[in-house]
Amino acid sequence: MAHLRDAVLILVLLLALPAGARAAPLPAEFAAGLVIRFQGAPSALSALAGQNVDALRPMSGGAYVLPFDSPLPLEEARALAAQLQASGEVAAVEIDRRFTIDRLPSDAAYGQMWNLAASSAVNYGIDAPAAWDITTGDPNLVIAVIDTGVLKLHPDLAGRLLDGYDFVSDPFIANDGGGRDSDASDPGDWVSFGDIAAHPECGPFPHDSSWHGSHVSGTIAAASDNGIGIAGVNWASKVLPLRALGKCGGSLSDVIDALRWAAGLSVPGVPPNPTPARVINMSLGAPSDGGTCSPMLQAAVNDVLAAGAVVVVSAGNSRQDAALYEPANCNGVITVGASEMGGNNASYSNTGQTVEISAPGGDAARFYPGQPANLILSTVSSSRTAPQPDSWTYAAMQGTSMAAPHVTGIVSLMFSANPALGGALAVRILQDTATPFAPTAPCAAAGTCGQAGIAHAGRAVARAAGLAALLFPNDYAPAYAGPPAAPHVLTVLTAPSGDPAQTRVTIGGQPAVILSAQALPGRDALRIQPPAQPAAGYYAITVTLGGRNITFGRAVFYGQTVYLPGVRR
Ligand SMILES: [Ca+2]
Ligand SMILES: [Ca+2]
Repeated sequence: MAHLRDAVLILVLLLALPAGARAAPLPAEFAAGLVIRFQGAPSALSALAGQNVDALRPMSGGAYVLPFDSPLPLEEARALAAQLQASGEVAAVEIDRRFTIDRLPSDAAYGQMWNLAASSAVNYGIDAPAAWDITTGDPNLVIAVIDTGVLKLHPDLAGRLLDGYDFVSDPFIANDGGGRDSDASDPGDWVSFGDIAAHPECGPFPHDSSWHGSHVSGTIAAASDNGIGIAGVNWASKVLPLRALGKCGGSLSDVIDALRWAAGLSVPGVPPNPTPARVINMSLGAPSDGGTCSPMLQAAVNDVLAAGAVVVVSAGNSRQDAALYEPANCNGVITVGASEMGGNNASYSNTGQTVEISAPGGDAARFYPGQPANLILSTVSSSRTAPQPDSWTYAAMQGTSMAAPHVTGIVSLMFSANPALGGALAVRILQDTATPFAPTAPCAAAGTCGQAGIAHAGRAVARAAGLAALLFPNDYAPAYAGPPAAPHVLTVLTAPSGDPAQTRVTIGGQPAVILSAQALPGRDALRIQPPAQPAAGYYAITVTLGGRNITFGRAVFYGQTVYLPGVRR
């Protein structure tokens, strides 16, 4: 019976939480409550709990709804249901599941977008629709794309772009008649035989314009649910297009300036960025001198991270260890490898332990009968050189350049769902919720898939959205700390921190001693010794996670009288 009493005590605690605690949409990984059918009268639970079953709401079929006033992680709700079932008092108990509209966009080519579809054994997509049921993006959030610029007149990018800036210093690379300027439009990056003759570094082969920045931007944030073309991962946040690449690539210095400016940091000679980005995509790379990230580039990454932005980069397409390429090997960035429809890593993708996560990049070398092309469809121009009116179209491409923007889009949705989420937590959530590579994936056998599997938008956004519900104690259920001069040890559940040892806790402005920290699925559990306080009463608790402070007022009660947090009065 001890287990059952524990279960009932948890129920009593939850019942005390006010309805305001569940204002946010409930992600699929959390349970809103239980549906119970009792063996006899529902008072059986009342007798066991001693109180509070008036919150049971009768429903059809002779069952009762027991709502949690704060969403409970699904596994905890399941455990609770199992304990109630084992009590013999209930005939049946189930999770009160959340049903949602199955939101799919109307975009004409959406059916070809296996990369955004739900993950299955034959289609390792990111399941964007599950994320869209929670959020389609915060309109005030900004995503920077450091690339070749963008086709500002493409109808499927209409309304999705901020002005941005052109950071390309070299007029030849810029191909727009000058160096840096405020026009981030992509004038084309085609290379002719004449270009190669004058610039041997551009050789050996001429090629048409890539429209690379537009393709990347479309994956992140194409105009969605508008009846034409493709859907983006994020439907509402804005893309800040920053040109750092052009004919024959771009320079480290321009990339570094664009990176700092993206996050709102100053660059000499360039006006301040009025709309700093929270997420920055860099689908670009170069072999590293000496196999380590350039110190200058690393310094810029560090500055940008300190400014609160997240940097997502492509792993590279050289079938090598991504640790040999930058910015893939820089510390603190999210390095994205490319996966393909069948759940393998793409044959061209760089791999290895510096790859934090993988995402669909396609693989033309692998064809699946009856399935869409194993490529990523996005926004481009049909022009081979400079953009022309009415040249707007879509093209299927492959590459880690196509994989990174999927992760950028997912992270932007995670921040949209939970603005307080820090970058380190976002990475851990991405990894914890990833879809494992297919069991037959060569990288699984070789151990080269990277640190985690294939990003799953639905699970990652749900986990991000639910973080606030994991924080305990909170404003609604104060923890009892005991006498002010000699408080008891408390357990504090927090959002996952990436490294619980880096978490800090203060109560009433005084540091608590963290006696132990344990990383659990979806949260960290900290055993803390609360500081002594000058007087009985309520004190605020502040948890510092990933460099961000989360404070709950009136969260810890000190006093001589035992406080029963769960009793509804
Ligand atoms: Ca220019
Ligand atoms: Ca569209």
